[in-house]
Amino acid sequence: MSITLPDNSIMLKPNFTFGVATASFQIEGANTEDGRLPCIWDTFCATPGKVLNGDDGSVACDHYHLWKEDVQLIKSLGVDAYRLSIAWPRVMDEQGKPNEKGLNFYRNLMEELKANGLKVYATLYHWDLPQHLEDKGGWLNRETAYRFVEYADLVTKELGSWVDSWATFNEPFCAALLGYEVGVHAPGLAKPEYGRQAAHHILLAHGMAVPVIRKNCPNSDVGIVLNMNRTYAASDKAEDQFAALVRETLDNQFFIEPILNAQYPKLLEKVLPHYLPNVLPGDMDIISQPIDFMGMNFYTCNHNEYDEQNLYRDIKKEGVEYTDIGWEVAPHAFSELLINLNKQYNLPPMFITENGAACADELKAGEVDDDQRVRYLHGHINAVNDAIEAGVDIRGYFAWSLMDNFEWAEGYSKRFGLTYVDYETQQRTVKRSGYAYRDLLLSRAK
Ligand code: IFM
Repeated sequence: MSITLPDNSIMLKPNFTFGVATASFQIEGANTEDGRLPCIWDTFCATPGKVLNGDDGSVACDHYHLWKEDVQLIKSLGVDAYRLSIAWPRVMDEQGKPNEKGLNFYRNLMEELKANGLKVYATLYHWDLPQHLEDKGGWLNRETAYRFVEYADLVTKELGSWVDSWATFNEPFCAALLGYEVGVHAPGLAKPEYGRQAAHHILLAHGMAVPVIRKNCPNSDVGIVLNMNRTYAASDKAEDQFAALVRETLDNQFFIEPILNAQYPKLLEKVLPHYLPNVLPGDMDIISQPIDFMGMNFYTCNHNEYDEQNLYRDIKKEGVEYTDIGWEVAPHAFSELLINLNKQYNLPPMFITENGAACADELKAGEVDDDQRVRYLHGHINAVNDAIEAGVDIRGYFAWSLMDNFEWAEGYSKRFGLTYVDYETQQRTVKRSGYAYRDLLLSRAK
């Protein structure tokens, strides 16, 4: 099995960007080195029972030391671009002053990426909030949005000359909802009214940072990355159709609608008014700043039936394929979601900023034969192609992930990489999926 696209695919043309993605906390390690401050994920990992096997980010993939080799690894995959995130606690001290050592790590890394002909897609926030800000209320405190703008200002001034594209946030849904409402991610708070308020402050921080980034980096694109799911109704019954609508509204529309249309979804006013955050006058205009792109992270779909108490409930579908993390393989849902959103909104150019599969990979005789991931990538890359053919303006695709890494509450137990990481030796081994991805990219006309 290989990853192929139709010969005439726009994705094979020179302007379409292919890349691989990672995030700071998941790969860097060195979480006390060179003045790096503690972040909420250090605290969460140190709290018994929060992360599987008590795993933490102290070493991870040791990318903080192995970055030069890792740039060669990225290059060897034949990609055009690398998507990374900046660790806020590494580059700014408690007083808001730059940490030069931390900044130098990113300067060196980005210079090396550029020297190797790779475009740099940087995300400012992929969940590693400095702990001292969480101690003052974290994303529940509106002040954190102002601190984020100071951080964005500093980083985009210092690193802007290397960066082609800036994303303010990665997956506000996860940072806010999983972190403050459900409590399975850092900081581990769990109150129904917290999640959407934290989300509002994140969206506000995004909107306030956009003009600052534009001023500092007039030649870079600026946008935001959202995780999105397609939700299907468990049956044709009206109540199940309603449950699926509520679920998509809470997962997707709650984030897209303020950014593109300056409002939270109208449906919520009627059916879940307590899910609407406290909004101050002018907030929605700030949040809906024009953006150059929207990033979509897509992995799976949901099936929901009506539930008296919560309005929707997940059901597991029989006879479908799942990955090692229990997520259904559903490439049809990917193209459908993109096409639906394109009908519902005036979308900016879209980038698929993450897509990939967790598989129970094994290193045998120096090789990893991850057949399921190859099939997953083939199906999903072709789903992107289908959406483009149906008229969606999609400009790039990033596989998650360059290499196996710290999968949040699952610790190191779930492997998403195109490259296998032996956490004892830090040896990297490109998996069959990595070679298949490279072969697809090499097949492009020069
Ligand atoms: O590993 C995560 C990443 O940090 C954010 N998007 C989903 C990935 C897989 O769970």
